[in-house]
Amino acid sequence: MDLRKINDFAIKTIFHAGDQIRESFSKELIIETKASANDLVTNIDRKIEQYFVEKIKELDPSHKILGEEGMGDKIVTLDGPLWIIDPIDGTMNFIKQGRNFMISIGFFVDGVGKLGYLYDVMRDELIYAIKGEGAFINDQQIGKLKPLKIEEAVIGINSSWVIPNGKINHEKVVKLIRTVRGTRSYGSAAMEIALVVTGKLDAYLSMRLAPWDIGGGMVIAQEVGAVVSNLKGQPFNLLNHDTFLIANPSIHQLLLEHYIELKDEKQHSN
Ligand code: 2AM
Ligand code: CA
Ligand code: CA
Ligand code: CA
Repeated sequence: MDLRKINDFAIKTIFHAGDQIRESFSKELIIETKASANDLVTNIDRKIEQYFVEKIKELDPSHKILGEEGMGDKIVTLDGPLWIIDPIDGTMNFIKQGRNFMISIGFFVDGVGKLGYLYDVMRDELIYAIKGEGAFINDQQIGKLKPLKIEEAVIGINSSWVIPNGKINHEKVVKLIRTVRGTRSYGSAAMEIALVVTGKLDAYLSMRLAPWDIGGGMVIAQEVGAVVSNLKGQPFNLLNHDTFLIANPSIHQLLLEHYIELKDEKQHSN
């Protein structure tokens, strides 16, 4: 398999998808809800996923596709070549702000991440990685993450961490927030991962993410030394929803040991 060739194809297709999203601002946006009143999807999410599916099937019909909006294949195993696609990560930001959303794409072979893409459409900033060859931001190599102390860390967490719930030891969350230098919340998992792999955030934690939220970021993470796991320190389950942690390697283990305690023993499945 010629990864360079597939990488060229992916970048070209992502840029063209970005053009279509930017052009969509002059057209009507149709907003619908999915599982709940705040779970939004638009005609553009669907159109862009459909575009990726068509292009990938043209490239190689044997490649499988797992996409958020369900236009790809029904995926029950990670065997073979698999694209994991979120056409717009941060749909609420896309609708409300017209910015702060990403295209997130990962290419895996037999469950091993080979290519990863996080494209900030409105900033026209592409972060990508080729396994074993490093990670790049707009074609400039991204260096390995530098170690830091937890007291110097700026971490991404959203409002669900502020409200005590049965899932997590809340006192430890409070201790974490008091210990770190700052917290941020962006409304796009892919954007928070992009910030961690470029050293602009030092960790990002989530109680529930889907494979398409993190598929692209995972491949980039391994090239810069960012550590990815679920909140129990196990590998993220790419076939299901799972809890999620990405962190600078100097604080990943510390976060798990001293600041994050999941109460529920069950895996949160969908
Ligand atoms: P989305 O915009 O592609 O739906 C902030 O809400 C982040 O969480 C976004 O990355 C969003 O992705 C994702 N997200 C929203 N609802 C989710 C859900 N039910 N499960 C997992 N991720 C979700
Ligand atoms: Ca969604
Ligand atoms: Ca998403
Ligand atoms: Ca999405």
